[in-house]
Amino acid sequence: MPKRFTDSDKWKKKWFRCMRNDFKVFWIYVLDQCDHAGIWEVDFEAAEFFCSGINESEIRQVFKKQYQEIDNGKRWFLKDFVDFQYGTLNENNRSESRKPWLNELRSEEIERTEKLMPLFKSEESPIHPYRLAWEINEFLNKDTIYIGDGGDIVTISAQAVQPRSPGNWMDPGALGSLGVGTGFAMAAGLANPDKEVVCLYGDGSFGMTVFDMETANRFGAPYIAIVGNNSHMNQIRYGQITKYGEERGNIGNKLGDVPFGTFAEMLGGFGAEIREPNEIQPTLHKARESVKSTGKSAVINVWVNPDEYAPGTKAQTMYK
Ligand SMILES: Cc1ncc(C[n+]2csc(CCOP(=O)(O)OP(=O)(O)O)c2C)c(N)n1
Ligand SMILES: [Mg+2]
Repeated sequence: MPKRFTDSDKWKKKWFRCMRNDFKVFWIYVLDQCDHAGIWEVDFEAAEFFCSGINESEIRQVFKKQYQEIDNGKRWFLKDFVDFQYGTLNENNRSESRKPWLNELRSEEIERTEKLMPLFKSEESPIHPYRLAWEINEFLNKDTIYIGDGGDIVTISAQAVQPRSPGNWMDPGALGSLGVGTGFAMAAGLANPDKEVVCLYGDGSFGMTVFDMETANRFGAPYIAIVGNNSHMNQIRYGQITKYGEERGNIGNKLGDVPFGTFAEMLGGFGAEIREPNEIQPTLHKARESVKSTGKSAVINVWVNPDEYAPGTKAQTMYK
């Protein structure tokens, strides 16, 4: 359990002081459970277990000014918690001046996430890449290190995936060099044996380094690989289409329809081919269990729509 600060200022606030004791216990529970960014993954079953006697609708009513709902109430953003962390831990720090900016960014992020929700929840078949990105976000827990290695699919995932703790995000950085995923996964797993490692690859990227999944397994650093498979190098394909026309998009960018799930099975792990959106989440959980019980990496090959692109890809000036 990570050690970190809680909002001890709550005792100075009248709304808190004047509360019934069971409400106070609930609020202390939520402050202890939320992550560093003040996000509580709403779980009333657990809350009722630890703070007996509370009632969800009453709680939502009583605390409605204290939180901002995200994802139709599945998460709460506790602004006061963030204000406290960044504002008053140390009077001499300079974080006070950053507080309004951080809050502005967070509110903006929440707003953008809400706007994208129809795509994140898309039931389309073939699977919309935004749906895959959102399902991955839903799957992460506080001990999951998320790695992105790919083109378009990883750009999309950056709009959805929010690691639950600091240090739990890895990507190639500004140059976007493909092929980092397997090495990053191995390093992350070896350095953090108690954490879970999830790597999202594009199918082009996966092919570059995946044979070292065998190395990862052999050195006791198994991980969950998810392939956003669009049978193309889509980020490059988009540019070629806009610059040279539809008929030239596939040149150098068309890849085969490879059932990468079998790759994990070949190495003794769990593999799956996913074609329907509602299969993603249960399969991710199966992969989690399998990596734990077998010590072998899992590969979930998710067939996503090759005709959907990330807005970041579409906005690149070099393609115009
Ligand atoms: C080492 C390296 N080679 C080439 C590129 C250029 N590049 C950027 S995205 C991309 C396509 C990646 O395809 P895939 O992994 O399937 O992702 P998709 O865009 O299809 O989601 C390429 C070749 C790069 N970033 N790094
Ligand atoms: Mg691809």
